[in-house]
Amino acid sequence: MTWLDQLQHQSRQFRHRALDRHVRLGVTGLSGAGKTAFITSLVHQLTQGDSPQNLPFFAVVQQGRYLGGQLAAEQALTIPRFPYEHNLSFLQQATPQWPPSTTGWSQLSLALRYKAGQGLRSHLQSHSELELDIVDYPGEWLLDLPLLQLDYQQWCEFSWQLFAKPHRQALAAAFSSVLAATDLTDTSEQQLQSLTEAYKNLLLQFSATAGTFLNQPGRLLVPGELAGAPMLQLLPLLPEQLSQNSALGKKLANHYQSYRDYVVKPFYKQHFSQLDRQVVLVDCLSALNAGAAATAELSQALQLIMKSFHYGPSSMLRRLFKPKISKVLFAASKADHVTPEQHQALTLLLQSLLRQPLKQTTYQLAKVEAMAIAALRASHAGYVELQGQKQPCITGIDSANGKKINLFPGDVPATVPDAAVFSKHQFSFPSLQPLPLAMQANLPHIRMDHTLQFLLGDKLI
Ligand SMILES: Nc1nc2c(ncn2[C@@H]2O[C@H](COP(=O)(O)OP(=O)(O)O)[C@@H](O)[C@H]2O)c(=O)[nH]1
Ligand SMILES: [Mg+2]
Repeated sequence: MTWLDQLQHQSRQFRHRALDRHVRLGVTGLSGAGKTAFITSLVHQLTQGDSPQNLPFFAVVQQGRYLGGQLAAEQALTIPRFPYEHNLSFLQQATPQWPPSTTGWSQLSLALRYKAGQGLRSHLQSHSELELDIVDYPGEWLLDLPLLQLDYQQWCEFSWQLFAKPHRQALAAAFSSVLAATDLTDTSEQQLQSLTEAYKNLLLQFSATAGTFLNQPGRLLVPGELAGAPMLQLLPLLPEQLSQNSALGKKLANHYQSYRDYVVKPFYKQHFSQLDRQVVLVDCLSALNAGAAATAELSQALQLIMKSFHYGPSSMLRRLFKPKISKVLFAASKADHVTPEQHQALTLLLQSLLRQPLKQTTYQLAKVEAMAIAALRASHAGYVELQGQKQPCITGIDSANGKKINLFPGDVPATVPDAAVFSKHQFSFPSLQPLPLAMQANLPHIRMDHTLQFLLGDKLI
C-alpha cells in the first residue's frame, strides 16, 4: 500500500466511524480457549455461511436483508493479518486438523453489506455497509492489567501465594531454591538473565500444566514484539527477600515499573480505547477435567479479566484509557464436547465462575451476556437406547487416536463444584478432531448465529 492508499484507507475508516458504520470487535481468551477457531468460523459464517438455515437467529440474515461479507483487500501494513485462509485450509483437508495455534495479536477486516430495514437509508440507498475489524489478542495480556494496581512487593506476595497452590507447588520448588541461593547484591546482566530464564522456564512449565491460567507477566510467555527487551527481565523474588532492601530487589522493582508503564498501559490504550465489542472465550470443560485447584484458578483469572470491563465513573481503566466497549460476550467454548441438554448448565457454570450477576449495573457500562457455543462443532448429537431408555450422546472423532467415538460425556455442573465433588469424581470431557467437510459446505457450529446477533445485530438494522 502506498502512503496515498494508506491515507485514503484511514480517511475512509474515519468517515465510516463518524457514521457509525465501523465496528471493532476484540476476541480474547486464555491460550487454548478457542480464539483462532472462533475467528475462523465467524469470518466463514459472515462471508460464506449466510443462509437462514445456517444462521437462523441472526436477524439480518433471517429477514433476507444480508447481501454478503467480503474480506477487505487492504489492511494497514503495520498490523499482523489474521491468517484466515491458512486456517480454513486445515479444516478443509480430507482429514481435517485444528488450525495451528498463534501467539501475539492480529487483525482482519471485513465489509458487510446489507439492506437497511428501517429509516431513511432503507428508502434512499440500495445497500448499506458496515466495516468490521476483528482483533485477536491473547488473554494472557489482559491478566497483566491487575499489575497496575500492585506494586512490585505486592506482586511478589501475590505470585508466591499462587505458587503455593497444590497444582503449582511442586513445579515452583526448584525456582524457589534458586532464589533462596541468590546473591541479592549482584545485579549483573548475567545474573538477571539467568534468573529471568529460570522464571520463564517455570512459567512455560506452568502453562504446559492443565489448569494454570494466571501466569504473569503475560509478555514473558507471549512476548510479541518485545522479545529480548530488558524490562522483560522480571521475576518475583521470595517475599522474605524483599525486606532486605537489596540492589537486586530495587533493580527488579524498576523493571516492574517500566513494564507497567511501557507495556501494560500502552497495550490498554491501544486496544481498549478502540474496541467497540468484545468476546471472551472460556474453556470451562478443560478446567473441570484438570480438577479443583484448576477450576478455582480459572475463576480467579476470569474475575480479574472481568475487572478489565468494569469501567464505571471511578475506575482506573476509565481514567487511564477511556474505553468505549459497549457489549461483552462471555462464551463457554467447545460446547460440542457435551450433549445439547447440558448447554444450559454450561452457561450457568460460566456465570458461576465469573461470580458476577451479568446484568448492566451503574458501574459497568457494557452490556454483558454469557452463552455456550461451539465455533466449530466437531460432534453430532443423538440418542442411544440403554435398557429401554433413550439416552443423549454425542458422536465424534477422538483426538487421542483418530477413532470414531460415541459417548455420553457426563453432566456439566451448573455451579462451581466444591472440593468434595472433585475428590469423588474425575470429570473427563473429551477432545475431538474436526469433522470432515464437504468442500464449500458451511462450517458446522453451535450458536454462532446468537453470537453474531448479540455482537452485531443492532449495527445491521
Ligand atoms: N470441539 C471443539 N474444539 C475446539 C473448538 N474451538 C477450539 N477447539 C479446540 O481447542 C484448541 C485450541 O483452539 P484455538 O482456537 O487454537 O485456541 P486459541 O489458543 O485461543 O487461539 C483447538 O486446537 C481445538 O482442539 C470448537 O468449537 N469445538
Ligand atoms: Mg490462537
